[in-house]
Amino acid sequence: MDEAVAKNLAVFEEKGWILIPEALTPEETERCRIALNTARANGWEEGLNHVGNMWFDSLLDRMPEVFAPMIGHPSVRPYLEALYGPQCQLRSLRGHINPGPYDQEWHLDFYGYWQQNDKARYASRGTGVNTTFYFQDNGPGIARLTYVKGGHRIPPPPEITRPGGWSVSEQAFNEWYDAQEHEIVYPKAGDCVLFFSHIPHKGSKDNEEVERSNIVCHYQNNPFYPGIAHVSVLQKPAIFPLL
Ligand SMILES: O=C(O)CCC(=O)C(=O)O
Repeated sequence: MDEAVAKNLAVFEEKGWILIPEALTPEETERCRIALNTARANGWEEGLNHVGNMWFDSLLDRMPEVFAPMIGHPSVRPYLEALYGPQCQLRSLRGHINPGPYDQEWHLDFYGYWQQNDKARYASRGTGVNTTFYFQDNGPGIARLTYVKGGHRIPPPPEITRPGGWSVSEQAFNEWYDAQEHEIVYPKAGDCVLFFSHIPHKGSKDNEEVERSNIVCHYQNNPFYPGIAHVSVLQKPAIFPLL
């Protein structure tokens, strides 16, 4: 393995996330930004939720020429190879636009991580990672992404968690995670963050006027099963990015 990749992976495992600067070229970034805005203009969003997040689950079907290159993109491929090898599956590709005020709830993408059945004798543990590509600059006073420090190693306590892993309520999760130690990251346009899908995180805008959008590719290794608690819709069939 490349020395820089090995070094970054050690940081990833320690912190639960890493920033990959300039993962996309300016041309790729602009192409995705414009395509996401076109998707919005066409009304292709699934919805706009109460924290200000608009999401798109059909981009891969509708605009494969723009968004398929995000899957196993050369900037993230060495990490996916090192983490999952040929077991790497794309779980989903989801676009986000934050059109106005945005302050996301604390959440895990893979809520079921801590509730897997370790008692089954030959069951292996599923793990997911996100690669989130940003199309505008985040920064102090603009927008940010916040993680719970070391949150990939801290199981959510039972008083805020239902049996399958989902939160008992958004308020309970917010109160508990607001009280933990945080790490803020400011990805710039074209940057990517790679993080464990079970680390608690939230995106926020400090300036509600700015344009903000991203694409998330969720990857998983193959012990996942259809009923597992995860925020995203399973791509059918799940795509193997030919690692
Ligand atoms: O808005 C953000 O920066 C957070 C996006 C997010 O929740 C994710 O990538 O899973």
